[in-house]
Amino acid sequence: MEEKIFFDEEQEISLDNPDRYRVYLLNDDYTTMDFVVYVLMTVFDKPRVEATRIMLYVHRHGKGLAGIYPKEIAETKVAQVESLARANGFPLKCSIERDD
Ligand code: TYC
Repeated sequence: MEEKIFFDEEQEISLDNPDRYRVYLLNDDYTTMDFVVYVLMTVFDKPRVEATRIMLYVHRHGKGLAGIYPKEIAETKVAQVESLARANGFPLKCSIERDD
């Protein structure tokens, strides 16, 4: 017998459209440009050309968007960036904002 699963409207919305969070990289005077490009390529899966463009945007404007993710993934990305940065002696920081 075919099994059917029913969702109420609210669940349907939360499955189709979960809250998403914007992860920004913040500029500082000490983290090297190469390291920021490396972080954007490895943690945020950006190709080198785009990673370089984002890094330069952050360098010039103070902060820049690295990616938009569901909350738990966004928080994990921030933790990965900051622990990689500390392990390499850099003060690189991120911020998270709800995308609404
Ligand atoms: N401002 C840094 C420098 O001149 C480079 C940098 C770019 C640092 C982006 C952090 O998120 C950052 N070496």
